[in-house]
Parts: sequence; C-alpha cells; structure tokens
Amino acid sequence: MEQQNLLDRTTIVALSTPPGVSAIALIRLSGNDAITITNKVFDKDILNANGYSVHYGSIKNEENAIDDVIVTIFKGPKSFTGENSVEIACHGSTFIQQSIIELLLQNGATMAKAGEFSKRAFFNGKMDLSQTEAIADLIHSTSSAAHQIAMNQMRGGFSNDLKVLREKLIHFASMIELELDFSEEDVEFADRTELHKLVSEVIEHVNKLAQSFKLGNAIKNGVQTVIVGRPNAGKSTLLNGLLNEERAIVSDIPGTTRDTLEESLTISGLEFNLIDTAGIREAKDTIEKLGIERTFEKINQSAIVVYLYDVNRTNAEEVEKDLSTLNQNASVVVIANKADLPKTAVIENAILISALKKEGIEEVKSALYNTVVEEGFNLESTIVTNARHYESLIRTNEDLQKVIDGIDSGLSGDFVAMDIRQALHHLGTITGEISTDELLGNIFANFCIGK
Ligand SMILES: Nc1nc2c(ncn2[C@@H]2O[C@H](COP(=O)(O)OP(=O)(O)O)[C@@H](O)[C@H]2O)c(=O)[nH]1
Ligand SMILES: [Mg+2]
Repeated sequence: MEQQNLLDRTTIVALSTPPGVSAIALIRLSGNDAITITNKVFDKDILNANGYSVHYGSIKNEENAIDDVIVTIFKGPKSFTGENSVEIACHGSTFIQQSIIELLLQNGATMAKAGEFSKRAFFNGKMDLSQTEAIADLIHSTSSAAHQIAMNQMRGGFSNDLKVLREKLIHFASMIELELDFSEEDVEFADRTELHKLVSEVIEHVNKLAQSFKLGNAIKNGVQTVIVGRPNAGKSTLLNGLLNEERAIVSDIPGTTRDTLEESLTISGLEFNLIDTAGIREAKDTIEKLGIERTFEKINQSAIVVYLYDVNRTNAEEVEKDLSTLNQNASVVVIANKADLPKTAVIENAILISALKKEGIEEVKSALYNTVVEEGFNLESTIVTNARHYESLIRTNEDLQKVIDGIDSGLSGDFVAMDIRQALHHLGTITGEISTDELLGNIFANFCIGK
C-alpha cells in the first residue's frame, strides 16, 4: 500500500466546485510539484512561500492573463492529502476554469480521478477509510441528523471505538501466540476465563454498533413511511397536515387517491419519505385495484407503516383485521382519526387525532421519530450508516463467536488465535488497516472528481 503511494509522484489537478458557472470556482492541485507547477503560470513568486499563505495575482499563459485569482499554499504534510497542495480560487466562468486547468496540465499536472485527493489522504495516513467515507456522506447529507453522524465519523469517533476493540483483541491474540512458543511447558499466559469475558464484551459492543445500522441507514437514506387505511379514513388529510400544505387531494368520495404519492418530511433532523396510498379495501375497478396493489408493494418496502382508521366508522374488529394484513417486519403506528366525531371504536395504544382540525399532528410526529430513534441510541452515540461497515461488523462477530465456542470446547491455542486474527481482519477492513485494491477502487470511484 505504502509502496504504491511512494511510486505515485504525479501532481493531480481538478475542479473542486461543481461544474458550471458560479461566482467563484476552486481548482485544487496536490502532489510534490503542486507549488512549482503553479509558480510557472502565476505572476507572483510562490516557490518559497509558507504553508497556509494566501497570494493575490494573475494566472497567465504565454500571450495573456487568464484571470486574477487567489492562491492558497499548503505544504505537506500539513494539508488535506498530506502532500504539497495549492488551491486556486478563480472567477467561475467555465472558460476560465477550463483554461486554467488546461494550462496546469500543460505545465506538468495530471487530471485527478474520482476521489483521488481523498485516496491520497488515506494513503498518507491523514485519515482512515471510514473517515474518508464520512466525507462523502458529509457532502451528501441533507438533514441535521445525517450531518451530525457524518461529522462524528469524519472526526474519528467510529474509528476510535474500533481502535479500542482492536487493541483488546490484539493483546489477547499475542498472549495466546506466545503460549505456542512455550508449548512444551504447558503454560497459559492468556487466562481463558478472562479471554471469554473479554470476547463476550467485544461481541456485545460490536453487536450494538451493528444494531445502530438500522437507525443509521434510516438517517442516511430517509425512513420509508407508508400511510395506509381504508378509503376515507383521512390518510391524505393526515399527509397534508404533516407537511403543513395541501399536497394530496382530499375528498369524501372513497378511492380518490388512486396512485401513491411521495413527499419528504423532516422531524427533528430526521428525514422521512412519506407515502400516501390508495388504501386497503376490495377494489371497485381496475385502476383502483392497481392502486391497492401498489399500496401493498409500498407496505412491504417500508420501515414504518402508519395505519389510520376512522373512529366514527370503523369498529375494533375491522381494525384488528386490517392490522393482521400488514407487513410483519415494519413498525406499525396506529392512529385513530376523526376524534372530532362520535367514536365507535377506540383501540388501545392508538394515537387519537383529528387530521381535519389538525389536532394530534405533533403526537404523530413524535411517534414517528421515536419509532426510529429507539432507546439506547441517540445521535451522539456512534451510529453505523454504511452497509460495508455493517457487513464487516457482522463478519467480525461470527469470528468472535467461533472464539467463544473454541474456548468453551477447550480448543487448542493456535486455533483460538486464528479465529481472533480473523475477527481482527474483518474489523480492520472498516478502517482500512486491511484493504484490497478492489475494495479501495470501489470506494473511491463513488467519490466526485475533485474530492
Ligand atoms: N370530521 C373529520 N373529517 C375528516 C377528518 N380527516 C379527514 N376527514 C374527511 O374525510 C374525508 C376523506 O379524507 P381523505 O383524507 O381524502 O381520506 P383518504 O381516502 O384516507 O385519503 C374528507 O372529506 C375529509 O375532509 C377528521 O379528522 N375529522
Ligand atoms: Mg387519499
């Protein structure tokens, strides 16, 4: 890994702001020659400039000045990539952007590939893999919860958790391996009872991290939430109430909503993808039948099912019947609507609201939020948002379970040590202590060019 980087002496360049016209654009260079290359096209001498210094001047080709710019110098290792770096802030015309990049290429720079700046930061030990992945998450975060988790991960919160776990396991693996050197003497450096206890603790910790993925994934991608119930229960009215706008058509003609309608709603920094549906009942015509089929499709894809019924019209038995048809894997929030009318059925645990009068909407919001942010988790704790990390955590625990089984059955030290090493391997793929070219290629290819 290090080898590959040492050979890579190129200086890369890319536009780091979005392509297109803007007030200001930022062009970034990184590599040994970043400063010397820039110096060749800049009218100020920056060869001996200090790191973190800023210079105003113009970029020129052989004939004329292209633009007046601000150049910021970063000297390796005190830069994002760990290499010498230069940031050129120019006016955001696409012509200027391209002319400057072309000029830099002519003077020895190479066009950066997707994620190459981050890749260099990783190879130069500026951050580990999970931290570089957090940068991608940070860039794409659209809610305060997603932002907070990405920030925590980028700053190394998750990495530190893993480091502690790794160190504990490494310690025990080496104790056991030491025993192997003294195998004639039949000694035990690693107390098996203590090892058992330690591995159980690590399993518990890894489990908690793995469990947080449900929340993390929801935070990153939005929580798929479907609103279902019989026609006229008030689903569309509730959707409008939650969004605080007249988004869906409300009508007293049953079966008005025929297709599904999706809208995004943020509750305390958490994003929900709300889906209003045709509802569940025996269809009266083909179009409605399609709508109802779509409803069940959406129910099966959702993390939360909001089941709404009309307290004035629906009896407890009917509610029970409806509930039994719903997705068993989703969390179901039961809402009794039309509280302003006389009630025929009030189900225990149902949230009583009047969608029409906008009463109880806040209760519905907190119920949705609490369904996702379960007890034991909060946004300050480490939350796994990345499917790759989740997979690795699961693998780690499978190996650790083998360690436990091995100890329980009095397996010899070398086998136990092998299982610990295997667990360490899987744990190490998260932060990148263990990595393959293929893995790295996949990760960085998903970054933007210029990042
Ligand atoms: N009295 C009363 N009527 C409601 C309430 N919520 C919805 N409605 C009415 O019930 C009818 C059906 O509402 P709609 O939202 O279209 O139901 P959907 O078919 O489940 O989407 C409309 O006439 C609404 O105005 C409520 O809380 N109280
Ligand atoms: Mg409707």
